[in-house]
Order: sequence, then structure tokens, then C-alpha cells
Amino acid sequence: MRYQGREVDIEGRVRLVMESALTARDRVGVQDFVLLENYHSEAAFIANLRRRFGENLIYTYIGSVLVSVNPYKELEIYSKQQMERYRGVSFYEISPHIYALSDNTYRAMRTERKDQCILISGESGAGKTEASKKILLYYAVTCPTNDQMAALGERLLQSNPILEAFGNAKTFRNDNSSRFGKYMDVQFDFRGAPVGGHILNYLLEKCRVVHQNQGERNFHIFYQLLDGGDDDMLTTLGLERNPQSYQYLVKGNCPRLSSVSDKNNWKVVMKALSVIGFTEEEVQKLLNIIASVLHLGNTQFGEGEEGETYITSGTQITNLTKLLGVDGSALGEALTHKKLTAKGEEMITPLSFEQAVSARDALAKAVYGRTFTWLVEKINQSLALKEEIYHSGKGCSVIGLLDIYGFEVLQHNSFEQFCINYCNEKLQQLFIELTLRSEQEEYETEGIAWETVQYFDNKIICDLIEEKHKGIISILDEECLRPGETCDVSFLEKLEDTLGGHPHFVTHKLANGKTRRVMSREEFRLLHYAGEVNYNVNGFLDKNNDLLNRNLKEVMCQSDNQILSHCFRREEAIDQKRPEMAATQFKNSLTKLMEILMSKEPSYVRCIKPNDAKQPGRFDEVLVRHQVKYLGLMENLRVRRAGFAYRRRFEAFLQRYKPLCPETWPNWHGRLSDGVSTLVSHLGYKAEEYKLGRSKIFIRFPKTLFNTEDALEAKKPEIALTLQTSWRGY
Ligand code: AD9
Ligand code: MG
Repeated sequence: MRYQGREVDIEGRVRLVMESALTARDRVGVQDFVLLENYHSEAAFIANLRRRFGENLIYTYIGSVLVSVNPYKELEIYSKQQMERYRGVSFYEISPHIYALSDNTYRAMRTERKDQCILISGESGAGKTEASKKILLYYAVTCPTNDQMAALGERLLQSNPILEAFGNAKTFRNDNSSRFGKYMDVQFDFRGAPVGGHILNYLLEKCRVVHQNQGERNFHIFYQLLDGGDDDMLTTLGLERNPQSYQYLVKGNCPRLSSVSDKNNWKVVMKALSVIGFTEEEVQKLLNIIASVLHLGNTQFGEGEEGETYITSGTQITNLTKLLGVDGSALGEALTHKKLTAKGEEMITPLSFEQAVSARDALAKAVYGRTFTWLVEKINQSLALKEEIYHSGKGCSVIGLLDIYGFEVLQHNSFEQFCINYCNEKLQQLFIELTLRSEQEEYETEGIAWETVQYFDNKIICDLIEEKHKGIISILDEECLRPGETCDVSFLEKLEDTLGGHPHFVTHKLANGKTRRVMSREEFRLLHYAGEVNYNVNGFLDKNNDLLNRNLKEVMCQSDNQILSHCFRREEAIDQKRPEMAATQFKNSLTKLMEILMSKEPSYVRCIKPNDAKQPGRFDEVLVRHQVKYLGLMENLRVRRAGFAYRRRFEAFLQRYKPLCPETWPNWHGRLSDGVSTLVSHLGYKAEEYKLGRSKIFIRFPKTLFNTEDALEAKKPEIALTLQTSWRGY
């Protein structure tokens, strides 16, 4: 393969080719945007991306940030041989790859002894989850291991199919869309071997359990069970094969996927459950729960003459009683009645038809959502660092992987999209904080002159959403708690009163009192950093409240299914205190996540979706341009380019390259900056190629470093000899 006038042979060694660098560059573009002639031009940026995409070169750098374009086809670049090529090889020596980033992060963790994290961002369908799986596979395959560690590596990998089966679904934008956020820590011991893992999960899109948009599906596991489970199993669970028989599966009218086989994936999931260490009994209980959700969906209600609600489908209750392990008549009663405590007295009141339907749906969502959390806990137990390693005192380092739902704009956007897009705002803040702002600040502290780059700081939007008392989440919580008649529309009115006039908040009301016709009266629009999104307030209060009637909780906590009795605690049924609302819980968990990420050294993968048709070979420029814009890639490049591609502390630079200069080798005794200065002038660096700051050297172009690395490589045999000689001399 050729790039930048260099050729990489099978062993991955770099050697110069005799053809002009320009010819190769014309064909495949530059592998690092920093090398673009016209780095201010968005058109040149996109042309480079497109050229490389046409050559199946889906990865390109902006300095140390990896840009990845989803190929929508299997490329032969992920083999074990490819992994070997990237092991221990410096970033710029070899073509860009997710393995290069993985390896670089790993080596940084090892040499600098600092925890790392890899942040993967991009919109839905851009390839984040695939990227995170490739990184994990790279570590599982290439890190040092023994039998025990290999087993852990396998468990780390096998956690994916389980969580995807229960947490992913087909959406309009992605056949395997992650409907929960995931942050995974991989823990390495002092030898660099993976020894443990831990997963944090964020806000599962529970409403999908009871409703799907046209063309979308429920979570994969339901279809996998119906397609893959054997006849006996389905009979025991009281299920039939056709997904269209289940109310919770028919809404999207999309029972099958052309891209994947539910039957095969069922086998994969069953194997994964056993590798992770789920017992047969636990798997059975889990399946009972999955089946019970389907039966709940088919539980229908009728309305009596006096307005009372009753259950019409007796067989469902029989199945539910068995599968949920609860008392049937208590369940029937709890699905149609509500228990209230007023003035110290308990009162049972009947539910209306609509109330019964929503109580049933709330139960299905709670059962599924809590079971998902239980699954994550179980996986974490299986991945937990062994006590002896934890207490060995030798210290572990961590690489965190963040794969969280991408920015979403749908035809109809609700509470879930609001949370997902808020999360993306927070991640963009972190990106600004850690790259754009910190990069500029670093030049200032190092006393390096440079031109400031303007970028859009989305803090204003984060504040709009999360600020105490004035932000959208606070207003939503207040509206949920306010006694008396509150509804989604009263929430919208409150928003208008408090936030009307904010530059990033719009409703149908215009400042002059007139009405904006293009917007419905149930919507508010947020001008996100990534684009405008209209949110329909319908259901916001309910979803934020996320309430389950107390008598349903009481029934569930008596379940003899151990998973359910673990998920529904007796204390919760008794406790009158209101738990935190959904949006606030999410906000708090995001705040914690940001703290975790800030404490680590970040690397970035910025994923781009080339077309909306999920097809290979199609590069839709308008779509790509939009993503380049909102991912802030041009700003990222300008900061990089206005600045320097590479920087390193004087001592580290000197330590690595001192053999290249007789005056610095084997030891330099003067001031570090003088040593670096002597070294680079010996190497022939030109003034425009580098700058010396207070504690670091800044190198403008990767190729300068490239040449220095080559010189070091050429010198290695000689250095080894010197080392040997001096060692013998002792
Ligand atoms: V979402 O926010 O969870 O909806 P992701 O995670 O960004 O989204 P995902 O990784 O699931 O997207 O990628 C979508 C699909 O694109 C995958 O199912 C693959 O079919 C395809 N894909 C993505 N990356 C690659 C790749 N490197 N090679 C081949 C890919 N196919
Ligand atoms: Mg995903």
C-alpha cells in the first residue's frame, strides 16, 4: 500500500519509494489533514476524505484524532496480521488505523503510567460501536496473556453480544442502534495484561419496549428468542414463533431484518451468557422475564358498564403468573387498581381504561429496564478485578472506552432524543475543554506565539438544559412535582415563560406575540451545536416521572423469580420518598461520567456516516459536510495546524533521540532546553519546523518527526552495540 510517497511492505516496515510523493497523494489523499495544502478549505477537507474513502482508506488523522468513515462493507483490514503490523509502531510510521490509535493509547498508558480513555463520537450509524469492538478485540488479541487472562479477554469480548441483544434495536438510522450509553473500563496489570473490566450503562430507551416507530423494531432479544428458541422452550414460555402475534412487537411493522439473522444471533447470545458465567437457572429466569414482557403487551382490558376496567385475556394472566412468579389475582388487581394512602389510611381506587394501559406499560418498561441493569451488574461481577490483583499493590492502569448514542434528529423527537442530544452536547463540551481550549492554553503557558482560532463554545446550550432552577431539566422536574393539574403543555408554557428569548430556544410564539406557523403548539426547538431539533413535549412528564404504581411494586417484590426480587426491593415498595426523576438521574450520571473522563488522558475517534441509505461506496457530500461541521473538525484542524502537530517534554524528547547527536549521547549534563536545542540543530531542523517552549518542544509537521524516527531506526544497530560495549566495560 502506498501513501505519502512511502510504501509499507508486508512486515509493516516503512521505506521510501522512488515515485514522487505528489502522485501517491493525488490518488489517496493525505493521511493526516495537517498535511493538507489548503487547510482552511472545507472543500479540500471533504475532497481528501472522499478520495480516501474511494480507495477504501476509511481512516485519516487530524494530528492524533482519528477520523473514521463508515464503509458499510467488510474491509480486510482487521485481521490478526494487521494487528501485528500496528503493534509497537509509532503513529506516523504507518497508515492510519483504529489499531494504531488503540496501540498508541496502550503504550501511552504503559510508558506514562496514566489512565487513558478513548472517546468515540458521531451520529447514529456512523460506526461508534463497531469501532469500540475493534479496539477491544485489539487488546484481547495483542496484549500479553496467560490462560487466566485469556479467559478474561474472552469474557470482555462476550459481554458485547449480550448487551447488544438487550440494549440495541433496529432504528430508522441504524439496523443495530445502541439504545443505551456505555462506558467500559478495561483494567491492565503492571505487565500490561488485561485483568479486569467494568461497565457503566446510561439511560436505556425503555419506551421502545412498548412502542416502536414505523420501520423500527423492539430490542433484538425478543426476535432472537422467537426465531432461535427451540419448540419446547417456546411452549414452556407460552410463546408462538410469529413476532406479529405480539402487541409489543407489531408497532413498527418490521419483524425481520435483512442484514442479520436473529436465529444465528440467538446462538451467539446463549453462548455468550454461558461464557460470562450465567447459570442455566439464571438463563431460564431471564427468558421467563423476556417472555413475560411479551405476554404483558398482549394483556388487554375491557371497560364495564360502570366505567370499571377489567382484564379480558385470561390466558395472559395465567402465563404471567407462572413466568413472573407472582400471585395472579394480586397482579390482576394491581393492573386495574391503584393503592393510595390518604391521611394515614389506605385506599384502593379503580383505574380507568387508559390508566390501566399505562400501568401495564409502565410495568413492562420497569421489568425490562431493571433486568437490563441486573445484566450489567452480572457482567461486571464476571469481569471484576480479582482480589489478589487489586490488593497486590502493584497498581493497575485503565483504558476507558466510551460508546454512547450519537446525536439524533428524527421526524418525531421526544424525551429520549432530548436526553441523547443533551449527552452529545456534554461530550462536545468535553472535546472543546480537552482539545481546543486546552491546546490554546498550552501555547500560552509555554509562551509560544500563535494565532487564536475561533470556535463555537456550546456551553451556552449545556447551561440552557442543565442549569439549576433555570434550565430545562429543572423546569421539567418542578412541573412533575407541582401539585395540581400539570401536563406536558403546562410544562411547555413554563419553558416559554422562563426561556423565551434565549438564542438557542424557540417555540411557536414569536417575540412580537405572533405565531410561528411552521411549529406546532406542542413543540420546542433547541438550536444544538449539531443542528436544530424540534422536540414534542407529549409524554415528557410521564417519562421523567417514570412512576410505577405502588401496588405493582408490592406484587413484584414478592416474585419468586430471583432476578425480579433482586430488581424490585421490598424497601422501595414501602418507601414513600420519591426517587430522583429520570432526567435528573441522567444529568447526575453524566456529570460523574465527565469527571471520570476528565481524570484520564483522552484520545478521540470521530465517526462519520457517508450516506443515509446504509450502502457501501456512497459518499453524500451534503451529509458529510454537515458532520464535519458539527464535529468541529475544521476548528480541530486549524488549531492543530496553526499550532504544532507534535509536542513532547524536553526530557522525554532528549531521552529518545539523544543517540542521534554526539554531544547529547550518552548523557547531556546541561540545561534540558539547551540539550534539545543542540540536538535539533545537529539534526538540521529549520527554524520554521519547531519551537521551544518553557518545558516542551513543539514540532510543526509530522514529517519532521518522521525523518527523526527513521534516523533513529537506522542508528539502532549501532546504539545496541554501544550499549553492549559500555555494559561489558562495567
Ligand atoms: V448508534 O449511535 O449506536 O445508532 P453507531 O454505534 O455509531 O450508531 P454502528 O457502529 O452500529 O453505529 O455502525 C452501524 C453499521 O455500520 C454496523 O452495523 C455495520 O454494518 C456498519 N459499520 C460500521 N463501521 C464499520 C466498519 N468499520 N466496517 C464495516 C461498518 N462496517
Ligand atoms: Mg452504537
